[in-house]
Amino acid sequence: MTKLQVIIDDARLKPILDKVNSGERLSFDDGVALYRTSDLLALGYLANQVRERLHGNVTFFNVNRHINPTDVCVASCRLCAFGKKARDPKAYTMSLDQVWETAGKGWSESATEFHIVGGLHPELTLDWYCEMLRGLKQRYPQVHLKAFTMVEVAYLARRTKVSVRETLERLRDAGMDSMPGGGAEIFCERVRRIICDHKIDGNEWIEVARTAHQLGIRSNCTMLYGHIENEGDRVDHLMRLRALQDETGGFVTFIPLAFHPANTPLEHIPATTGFADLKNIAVARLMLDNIPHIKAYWIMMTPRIAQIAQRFGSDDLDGTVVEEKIYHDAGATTSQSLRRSELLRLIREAGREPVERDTLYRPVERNETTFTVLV
Ligand code: V47
Repeated sequence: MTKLQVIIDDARLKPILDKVNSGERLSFDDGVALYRTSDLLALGYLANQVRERLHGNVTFFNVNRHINPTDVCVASCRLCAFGKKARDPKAYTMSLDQVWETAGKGWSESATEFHIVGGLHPELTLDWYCEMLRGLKQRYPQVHLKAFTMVEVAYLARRTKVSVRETLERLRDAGMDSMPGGGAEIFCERVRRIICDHKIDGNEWIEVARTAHQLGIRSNCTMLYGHIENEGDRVDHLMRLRALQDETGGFVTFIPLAFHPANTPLEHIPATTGFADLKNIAVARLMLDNIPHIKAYWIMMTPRIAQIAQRFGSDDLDGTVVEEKIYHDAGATTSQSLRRSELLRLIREAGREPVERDTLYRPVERNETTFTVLV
């Protein structure tokens, strides 16, 4: 077979091309050089090489429902438009019955996953959350419960006056199957102090993830970009995730999250561009050589960019996502859900083969009324 020659305009990428071809791990300086290049096509080519080595022509997607039991939050993070104070007349907290009923709307569409996150509520107890999980499992036994960020778990542990390990064990025993990747933001303390100074710090986020993985609870991980961080902060964040993954192997997928400034105290910051969104997907694929999947979250980056991302390092389009709130409160103009058929068209038009997956990337087979996870 003839090998096509790659045209690389930015000469600084040549040594990185050699490393990618030989499977050598990229350094901090390589990561910064990747972020600084404007040669997006060369960057995309490199990331696509790695993506196809890992996943061939497949693009994964899933059918899930987001459930946000409350938007009441004791923290006042400047990055967030979702959290509200308990006294705010617009704040809401669902009863257990409302959570179970909301979930049912997704189940009727055969969701394989409930993605459950919420604010740091000052009164909801660990027992309340455990009952919520048990009630969901009882009603929807086939549905995977991907619930609670590292930040929520750390807060619940502190309020309950028990260790993070015990909190995780109790949530796991009540039905929590895995954890989403939110709340990581950017680990750099200088930036964290400005955008989310009420949250646990980066080391604590890593420590909760480490404990979860040690208990056999898999999780995702994220990075929030496009606010006041610089290239070095982003590479540092990716390398800290990579180091934990070397140790535990517990991360399933990485999701770069573009900052949406609308309705936040950081509203003066311009929204990210398509160029930046694709670059973050590609750099993540190249730096995170030990995390199997890179998700292009279409809610955040629009279906158009998420589709193109399938040729820039991503192998996942996330899901049909019924009823997203966090990004829509922050001004996202994307739809709140995509039909299965629309996702399939996006994937096929990108020349990829769609595979429906469960949360842990096992293929799912469907008929008219139900689904089976193939193990
Ligand atoms: O933790 C909050 C971020 C996260 C804003 O694990 C904001 O499968 C941008 O973590 N602009 C929630 N971002 C979303 C999240 C997620 C999404 C999809 C899949 C998975 C997964 C996880 O969104 C928060 C925070 O990092 N966020 N406010 C904002 N204004």
